[in-house]
Amino acid sequence: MANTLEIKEQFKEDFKRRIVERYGRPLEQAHITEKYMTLGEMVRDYASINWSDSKNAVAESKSKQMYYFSMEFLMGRLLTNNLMNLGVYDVVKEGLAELGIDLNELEDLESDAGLGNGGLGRLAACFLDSLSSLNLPGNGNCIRYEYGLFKQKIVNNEQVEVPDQWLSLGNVWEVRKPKHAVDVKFGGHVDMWMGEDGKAVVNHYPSLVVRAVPYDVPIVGYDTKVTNTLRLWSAEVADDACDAASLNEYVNEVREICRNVYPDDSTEHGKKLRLKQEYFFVAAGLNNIIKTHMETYGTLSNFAEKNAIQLNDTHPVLCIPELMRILLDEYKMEWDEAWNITKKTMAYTNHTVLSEALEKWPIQYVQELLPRVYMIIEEIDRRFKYALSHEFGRTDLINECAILKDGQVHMANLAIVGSHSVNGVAALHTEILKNDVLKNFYEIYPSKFNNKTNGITHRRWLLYSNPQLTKLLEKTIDSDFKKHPEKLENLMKYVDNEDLQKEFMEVKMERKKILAKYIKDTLNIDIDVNSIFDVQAKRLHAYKRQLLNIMNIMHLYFKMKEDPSYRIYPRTFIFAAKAAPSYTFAKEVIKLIHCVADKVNNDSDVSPFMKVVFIPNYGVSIAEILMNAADVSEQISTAGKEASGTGNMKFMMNGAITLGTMDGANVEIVERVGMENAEIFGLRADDVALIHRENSYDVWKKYHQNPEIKRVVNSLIDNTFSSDPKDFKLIYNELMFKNDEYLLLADFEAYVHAQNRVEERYKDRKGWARMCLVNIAQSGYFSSDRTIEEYAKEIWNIESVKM
Ligand code: B1H
Repeated sequence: MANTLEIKEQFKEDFKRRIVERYGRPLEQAHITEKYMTLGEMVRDYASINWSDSKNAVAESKSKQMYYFSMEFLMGRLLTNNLMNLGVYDVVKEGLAELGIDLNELEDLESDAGLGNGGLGRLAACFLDSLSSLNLPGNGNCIRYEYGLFKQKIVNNEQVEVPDQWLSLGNVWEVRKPKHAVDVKFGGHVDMWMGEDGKAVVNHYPSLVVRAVPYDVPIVGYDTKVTNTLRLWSAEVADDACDAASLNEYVNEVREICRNVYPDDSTEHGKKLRLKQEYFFVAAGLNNIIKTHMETYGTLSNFAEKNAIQLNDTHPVLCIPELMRILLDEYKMEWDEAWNITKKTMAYTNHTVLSEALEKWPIQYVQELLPRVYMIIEEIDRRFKYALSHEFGRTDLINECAILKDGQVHMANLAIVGSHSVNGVAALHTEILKNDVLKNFYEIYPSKFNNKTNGITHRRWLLYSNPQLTKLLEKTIDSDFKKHPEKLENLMKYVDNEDLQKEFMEVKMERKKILAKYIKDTLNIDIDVNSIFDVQAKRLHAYKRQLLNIMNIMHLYFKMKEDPSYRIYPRTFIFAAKAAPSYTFAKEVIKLIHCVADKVNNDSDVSPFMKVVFIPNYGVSIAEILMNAADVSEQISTAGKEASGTGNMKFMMNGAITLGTMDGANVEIVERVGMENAEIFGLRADDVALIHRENSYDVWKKYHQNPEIKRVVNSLIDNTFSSDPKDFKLIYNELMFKNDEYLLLADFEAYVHAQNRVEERYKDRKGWARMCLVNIAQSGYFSSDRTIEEYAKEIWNIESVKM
């Protein structure tokens, strides 16, 4: 093994040589983007040796593999992550420095791979990191979107969406694999007849054929050689797929499939496009897996013993009928055998109980776009209904549980029927699935249901994004926790140590200064680093209740204006959130936050005590500087609505206190740290359910009972925060004329009270630091390594790769 110095010298030589070879000029004349690309390519090539060895090791040992099918992978940037996981970060940083290059500047050039919306996509990315780091054979399957989730700009206090051209510099991490390309067929019609062997012969005459070309991204594990693959499918023109006259139209139709994350589904065209995307990456991914399997084993009868497929929500659920189609039509398998293999292979994760997010497709769309797949769904539905009455004796459930009803394909129902495992993403969420949302299915298939509480990779979210805290932890409890995050619990022994408490607060201060500088540089707002940093960062949605947060801020503003002797402990309220482009209510809340910020920040009476900051374009890279600078983590969803949350875990791991409701994984956070080390308020999930069941809530009663609530609500429409009378009327109407669906006013007093307690507790600096340390110590459970170990053992039945 060469020593570090030799490695460094070697690296410097290679780097200089590569620049000349690739760009035809010496390092001194190279552009910074060329330096970035060169470094990226070197890292990728270095990882490629392990990558190839990993593929060989898996092939030779014939071990079972898992494929995570997800429409979203929010990977963020990979340079730092890969350098760190490979254990060469320091050597490369020094080497570059000696060449006069600042590694941080190169790191900042990388675009986030923003192939997703929010938590669900980031979870998929964390899972890939954990799979490789735990030496498990698990790969991702997704779409290579030409544009990531839109970039958010704020113009005149409103969200404006700008295309995210993440591929404009090229993507150093991907490797195009044209030899694994697959043709995917859409539309047209199907002919079926009985062949001589008595088996059906199926011919599909498609109206559209698209070539799916994979781009592979290596997933580098931490301190291991195991390197898995994220396969991203790109849509291209297939050979002889159209005549010259319709070429333009055809090319457009093809390119559109991979253009955007979650194309606007407010139009019929948008909806059909989304369905096309779903089938596109499912069909391509499955085809590849089957081909590899056949090359190795020459039979599909052992398919389920060698392959596990995890369906990340219902978006990839067409996997179920598509695998059936391949087994039946292409490999002439009998229905029952094919069905057993399919069920044993597939497992489904549910991520939401919100009915509007449970996918349903008009039967007509599916029939037109996927005629053969639709026939198979019909047969699955027919047999399922038969089983309900004949096997389960539950004719009463036929209508409730049908896959096909009201002219629609109910994707969650298809997912449950066609897989062997159904899991929720936090304990409370799984209970709600079992006892409420999916109660009927739980009665017929109790053993399919299980819980897998989400996690986050502690490597990205602690070790790499918070080196200051990592250093302090290493000094205090040794570095075992880096490989075994549950060892963070060793910190419990030291939480009363006053020196440690002080050092922790210094680390927090450093992180707060880094964030404050970012805010100053990008928004030109000065914030007080001695104030409490109170952060709510997540997608904007009514149930997440950013509105409740800003209403408390409005309330505090009024109170301080009215009573000069009332002053709060200085606080910086920080928001970061993207709203779906067609979600007008959410966009209006963003505008309200900005208008309140304008008023508060420019009022010299109150601004020394409070500032409101909205950080635009929230994504993985911003989260990396935002989460670890927070003192308070706002997790205030209406209880029962947030399936898990994962931001809550990132804040906790970096020593912030959860100010939250008993919802999602908050419940498990509190279970670990104790009520006294969090600030919990508001209605519980069963209170909320009861209120809805008994229809016992009256928003106007709340409004009239409490003058402070009244004042805040009135200010939405009396031009206090905007001179345009149209502004915030929508918010007012949603709140007051839809009986406050998410129970903001029902929780308002409790929230205000909880905010007061936070302030009181923050004044006791030692007590506060102790609380933060307890949170860090208890956060190991929320490493996605623990989650992935559970999936591997209890659902996938996969074992680590020996290399
Ligand atoms: C979550 C989604 C989601 N749940 C539909 N559901 C989408 C639904 O593009 N679509 O159509 C996209 C995403 N995302 C989130 O998953 C939950 O709200 C969080 O509570 C949870 O932590 C996260 C990961 O499990």
